[in-house]
Amino acid sequence: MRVRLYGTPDSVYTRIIRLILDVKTIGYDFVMADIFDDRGLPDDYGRLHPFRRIPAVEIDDVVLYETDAIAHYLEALRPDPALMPADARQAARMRQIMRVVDNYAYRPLVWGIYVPHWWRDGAPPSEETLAAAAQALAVLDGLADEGLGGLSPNLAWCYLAPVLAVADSVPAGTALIDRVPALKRWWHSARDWPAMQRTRSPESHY
Ligand SMILES: N[C@@H](CCC(=O)N[C@@H](CS)C(=O)NCC(=O)O)C(=O)O
Repeated sequence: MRVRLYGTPDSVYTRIIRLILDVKTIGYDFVMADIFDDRGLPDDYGRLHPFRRIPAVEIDDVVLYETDAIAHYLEALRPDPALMPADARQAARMRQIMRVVDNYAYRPLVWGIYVPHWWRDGAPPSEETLAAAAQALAVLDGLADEGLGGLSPNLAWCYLAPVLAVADSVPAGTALIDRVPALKRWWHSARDWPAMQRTRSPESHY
């Protein structure tokens, strides 16, 4: 299988796919695609991703975007090691965690807390952002025991770890993680996971 991954090393969504590729030991070419700098984008990026976000992939002759579609395609192409459980209930909980990350956690934690701190002169998050982030983390805390599937890496891990890494690089994010004990316990072991070490961006803050 020939895989070309378009993204930036410090992008949360790109890291989700890098973690999956790493755990499944799938080799790939990484193509820098800086969506914040038009000069950093390949000329034909619109062909790869009409909404001009990252990541996008080419896997043999298949062009794909949307992290969820890429993750499940990789799972189907390379089922070993399995990153989704056969058990329907546990798989549903994992999917729930992944969708909570997408829909409720990513924006307040990344754009509301991380980006202003590191990229906008340390601007403090608004009360509204903190409340949204706290709610998302509390929900994930409630799902952690059933949905994170113990000690083996899985797709829910690959979604959650990059977002928590970003949040934990900012004092306001660390303070929120301190308030969610089950999630914090999981995160403090997941952050040392070899795939997390290998996908760390040398230039980023996490
Ligand atoms: N729904 C997309 C979200 C991807 C996404 O938002 N990626 C971020 C980088 S981590 C991005 O491209 N942001 C640019 C923007 O929001 O304009 C997916 O699942 O792949």
